[in-house]
Amino acid sequence: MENGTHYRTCHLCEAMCGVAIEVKDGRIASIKGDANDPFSRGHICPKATALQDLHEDPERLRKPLRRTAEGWQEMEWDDAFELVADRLHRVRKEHGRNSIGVYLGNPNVHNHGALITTLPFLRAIGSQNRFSATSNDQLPHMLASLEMFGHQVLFPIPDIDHTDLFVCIGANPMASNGSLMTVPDFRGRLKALQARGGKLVVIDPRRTETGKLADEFHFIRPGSDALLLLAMVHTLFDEDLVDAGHAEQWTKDIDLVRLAALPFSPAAVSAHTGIAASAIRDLARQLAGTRKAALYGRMGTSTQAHGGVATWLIYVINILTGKLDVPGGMMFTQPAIDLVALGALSGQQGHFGKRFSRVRKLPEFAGEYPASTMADEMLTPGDGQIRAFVTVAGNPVLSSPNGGRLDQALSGLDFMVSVDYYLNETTRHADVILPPTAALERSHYDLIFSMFAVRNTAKFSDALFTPEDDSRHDWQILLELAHRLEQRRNGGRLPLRKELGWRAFKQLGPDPILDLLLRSGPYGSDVGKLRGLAQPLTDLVLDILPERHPLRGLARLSPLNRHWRDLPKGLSLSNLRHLPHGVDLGPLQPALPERLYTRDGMINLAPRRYLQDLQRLHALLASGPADNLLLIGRRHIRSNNSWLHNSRRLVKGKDRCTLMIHPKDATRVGLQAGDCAEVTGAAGQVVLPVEITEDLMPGVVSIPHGWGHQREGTRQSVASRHAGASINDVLGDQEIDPLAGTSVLNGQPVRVKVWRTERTRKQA
Ligand SMILES: Nc1nc2c(c(=O)[nH]1)N[C@H]1C(S)=C(S)[C@@H](COP(=O)(O)OP(=O)(O)OC[C@H]3O[C@@H](n4cnc5c(=O)[nH]c(N)nc54)[C@H](O)[C@@H]3O)O[C@H]1N2
Ligand SMILES: Nc1nc2c(c(=O)[nH]1)N[C@H]1C(S)=C(S)[C@@H](COP(=O)(O)OP(=O)(O)OC[C@H]3O[C@@H](n4cnc5c(=O)[nH]c(N)nc54)[C@H](O)[C@@H]3O)O[C@H]1N2
Ligand code: SF4
Ligand SMILES: [Mo]
Repeated sequence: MENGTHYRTCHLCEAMCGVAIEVKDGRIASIKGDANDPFSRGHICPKATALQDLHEDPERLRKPLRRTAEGWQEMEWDDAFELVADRLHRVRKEHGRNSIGVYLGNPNVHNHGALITTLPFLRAIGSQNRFSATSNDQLPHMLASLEMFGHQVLFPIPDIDHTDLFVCIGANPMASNGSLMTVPDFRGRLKALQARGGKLVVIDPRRTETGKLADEFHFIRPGSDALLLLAMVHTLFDEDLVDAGHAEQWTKDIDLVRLAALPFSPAAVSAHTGIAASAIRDLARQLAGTRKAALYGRMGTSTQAHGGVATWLIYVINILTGKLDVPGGMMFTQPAIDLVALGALSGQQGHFGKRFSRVRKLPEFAGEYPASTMADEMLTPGDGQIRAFVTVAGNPVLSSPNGGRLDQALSGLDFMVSVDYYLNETTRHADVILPPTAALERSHYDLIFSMFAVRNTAKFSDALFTPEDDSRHDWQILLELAHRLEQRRNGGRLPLRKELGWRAFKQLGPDPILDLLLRSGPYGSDVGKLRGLAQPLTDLVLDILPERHPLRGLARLSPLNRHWRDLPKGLSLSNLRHLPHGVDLGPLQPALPERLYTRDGMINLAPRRYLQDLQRLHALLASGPADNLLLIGRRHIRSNNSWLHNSRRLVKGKDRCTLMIHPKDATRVGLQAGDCAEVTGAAGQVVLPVEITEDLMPGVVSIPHGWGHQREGTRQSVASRHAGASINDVLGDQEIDPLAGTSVLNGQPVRVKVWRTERTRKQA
C-alpha cells in the first residue's frame, strides 16, 4: 500500500482489537490501537507488534517446500499442487477415503477465506478422519449449546458492560483477552464494572492476573469444578433461590436438575474442591441475589476430566438464577453474518455421536473425532488406518496431549502435506509445505468472533499489502487442492458445469460471498416501503406455518424476520469499506425464544447424557480427595499458543516457560529457587526451571503450553533459542473426558523432583 495509516482488526486472539498500522516507504512504521474503533476504543496488547514481526519474519515461508534426500527444496506452485493431489489421490485409491486424516488448527477460525473454503476442501478429501483444535478447547461449550439450545455455536455471552457481578471460573481474561467472550480491553471494562459498584469473583487453582484484580478469590482443586457447581445448584434449591425469571417459560426439566444435585451438598464437596461449604453457599446466594450477574467459565472448566458436566452446569446456574437472555447476564449475540441462523437453515445445527472412531470408539462431534486419538488412528494397523495427513494452520505436536507420540506417528506416514507458513514441530514431518500469504496480505472479516462479541459489531478490512508475486492465499490453496482432487476422483476431468463452478469459485474468492451474506443478513438490505407492506402479510402467513417449515427458515434469514425489524439496515461489503474503523451495531438484546433451535422450542435443562455422566462424580465423591500433585496450564499476554515465539520482541526477558509450584510443595520435593524440575506425567517427562510462588494453590503445579521448540529440523531460530518444554510431552492422550472425548489439559497427576545432571549430582 501507499504510505499512510491502514485500519484493521488484529487477528491474533479472540479480542478483535482495532489496530492502526502506519506505513512508510512500503514498510510498517508503527502499530497502535485504533482509538476510533467503536468496539476496542484504542485498546491493544503487546502481541499487536507481532503483526509486524510475523510479516517481516525472514523465516516465514514464502514458496512451497518439498522434502528431498538433500533437504528442503523450493518448488513451483503448480508442481506442488500436482504432487499433493496425486499423492493424496493415490493413498485414497489404495487404502480408502478414511486413510487420509485432516487436522485444522486454531488460526483457521481467524481467517474468513479459509473458513469459507474449508467445506469444499473437506468434501474433496472425503474422509471421516477429521480432527481439529476444538477437542483441546471449546468442545464442551459446543456440546452444551447443542444439547440445551439446539445449536452447536449458539453461545450465551457475558454482557460484561452491564453486569454487576462477574463470576469467572477457569478463565484468565487478563492474559487471554477473553474466549467465547470477545472483549477487547477486558481490564477497562472490569474497571468500569467495579466503578459502578460491581464485583469480580474469580475461582481458579492459581491466583492469576485476573484473580489479582478480583474482589473475591477462591482457590479450587483442579478438576473439581463440577462438584462445586453441583453444590451451588443444590444450594439454590435448598434455600429456595431458584428463579429462572424471563427464561423460565421456555425451560424444561428444572426439577430433574434439583434431583440430580441433591447428593452434592456444599458440605459433601468441600474437601474435594478445597472451598469451604459456607463460601459455596455464599456464591450461590450472590448469584441469585444480584439481578445483573453472569457466571462465566472457559479453558479451566472445559478441558478437564469433568469439563462436559462443568460447562453444562455453568449454563444451568445462569438459567436457574434468571441470568439468561437478560441485560447484564448471559446473552445471545446478533451478528451481521448470522452463522447460527444460516447453519440452522441448512439443517446444520450440529451433531454428536453419529459415528465412532475406529480404534478407541470415541464419538464424533460436528464430524470430528477427538484430537487425543489422532496418533492411535495413525499407529494402529488395519482397515481405515490413517496413512496420509493434512494439517491446515495447526501445530498438534505441541498443542495436543502426548505430542511426543504424535510426533512419532507423523514420522511414519506415507505422505503428509501442511498448509502453514512455518517449518515447525509439526510441519517438519510434511513431504510438502504450502505456505499461504501473510495475514496483512489478505482481507479480514471476523466471521466467528463477531458471533461471540460482548457488543454486536462488524468490520471489514482490505489487505494492507499487495501479496508478493506468485503467492497464494489460504483459500486459494484449499480450493486449488479441492479442485484437483475432485478432478482426479472423476477420472481426471469434471463435467463442464462442475468445472465452470470451480473456476468461478476460484475467480471470485470469499469476499463476494461475505458481501452476499452481509446484504441478506439481519442488518442487510433495507427493503424499505416494500417491507412495510409485506411484513404484516408475511407475519400472518408465517404464523400459520409449522415451526420447521422451510418458508419460516427462509423468512428467519431475510430482512422479513420480524425480530430483526428494528435493527439498523444497509450493511454490505462496500459500505463497510467506507467504515474502516468498524461499525457498532448496539448492545446485546434479549433474543428468546426466537434464538432457540431445539425441536420443541424449549431449553433442555437436563439432557440425559449429562445426568448419566454424574455417576462419575458420585464415584469421585465416594473416593475421597486424592493428594497427588495436579498439573494445570497457563497463558501469558505475550504469547499465543505455539506460534508467536519467533518474534524476538515477544520472547525477550526472563524465561516464561517455568514450572510454577507453591513453596510448601517445593520444600516437600526438595526444590529451591534456581533449580530445574523434572516433571513426569502419563506421557513422559520434561525438565524446566522452577518458579516458586504462593500464587499457586498447594498441591497444584503449572506449565504454560505452546513451548518445546528444541525439536530438530525446524526453521524458527528465535523460537529454538527460547525453546522451553512442552506440557503436552507430559500430559497423556488416553486421559479424556469420556462424555465427548475432550482432552484433559488441566488436572492430570504428575510427579515432580529435582533435576540434576551427572555433573551436579557428583558435586552434590
Ligand atoms: N496443554 C495444553 N494444550 C493446549 C491448550 C492448553 O491450554 N493447554 N490450548 C489448546 C487450545 S485452546 C488451542 S486453540 C490449541 C491450538 O492448537 P493448534 O491450532 O494446533 O496450534 P497453534 O499453536 O495455534 O498453531 C497454529 C499453526 O498455524 C500456523 N498459522 C498461523 N497463521 C496461519 C495462517 O494464517 N494460515 C495458515 N495456513 N497457517 C497459519 C502457525 O504457523 C502454526 O503452525 O492448542 C490447545 N492445546
Ligand atoms: N496471550 C494469549 N492469549 C490467548 C491465547 C494464548 O495462547 N495467549 N490463546 C487463545 C485461545 S486459543 C484460547 S482458547 C483462549 C483461552 O482463554 P482462557 O480460558 O481465558 O485462558 P487460560 O489462560 O487457559 O485460562 C484457564 C484458566 O483456568 C485455570 N484452571 C486450570 N485448571 C482449572 C480447574 O480445574 N478449575 C478451574 N476453575 N480453573 C482451572 C487456569 O489456572 C487458568 O487461569 O485464549 C486465547 N487468548
Ligand atoms: S488482545 Fe492483543 S492479540 Fe488479541 S486482538 Fe487485541 S491486540 Fe491482538
Ligand atoms: Mo483455543
